Amino acid sequence: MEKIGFLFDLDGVIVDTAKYHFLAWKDLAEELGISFTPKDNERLKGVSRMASFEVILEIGNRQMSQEEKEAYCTRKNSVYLNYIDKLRTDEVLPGARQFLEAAREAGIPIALGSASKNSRRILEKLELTELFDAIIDGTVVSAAKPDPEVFTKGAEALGLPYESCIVFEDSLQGIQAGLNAGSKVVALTTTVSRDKIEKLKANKIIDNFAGLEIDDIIAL
Ligand code: B16
Ligand code: MG
Repeated sequence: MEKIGFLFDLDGVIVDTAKYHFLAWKDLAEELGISFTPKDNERLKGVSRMASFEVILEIGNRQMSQEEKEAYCTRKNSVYLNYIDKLRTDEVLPGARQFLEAAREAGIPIALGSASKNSRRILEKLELTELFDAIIDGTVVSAAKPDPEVFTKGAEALGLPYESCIVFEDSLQGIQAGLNAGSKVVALTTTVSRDKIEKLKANKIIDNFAGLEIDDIIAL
């Protein structure tokens, strides 16, 4: 059998960190007198920290220097990390830990492909680090999804051709990034509605990992 690898997004696939990003951004937005709603937060999923802040500034019709933006992003991150440091292992999304463990047992190499610069800290808190052979995150990737960089780098780290990898993603940009890499994509409906996901060409759509068998995925 041809060797395959798995490439996992983090937020919305393994854990819901979006709610903590929201709380931290909301704090900052309030301080700046900008109204920031849960609906606005949807625009930040899968988007880098700086690009997220630029969306918030656009909502508030505000401009500031690069230096000021960086200072605000640093402050937002320290508020966000207070939440991350309280993450519990039972916050792993349904079935994800079991699916990762089953993949490991089946000898399938696994890489993370996330925009977050805090990925390693989050995996540590969730006690999942040992299940990953490679971590490709916001500290090593420069192009934002839907650019395929995060997943092509993941496949390269696993020593596999892009088309031999299967990407697990929840955001529309992330699903498109996986397809742009030439990989197969399993889309999760955790954060975006099924009808929007169906407009893309994902190979499989699932609600979560509960009950998902490795063989269902190998067969793709
Ligand atoms: P950080 P993913 C993304 O994670 C989040 O979806 C996005 O909302 C966040 O802005 C981004 O990580 C950067 O996060 O501030 O921790 O570097 O979906 O790519 O795993
Ligand atoms: Mg995501």
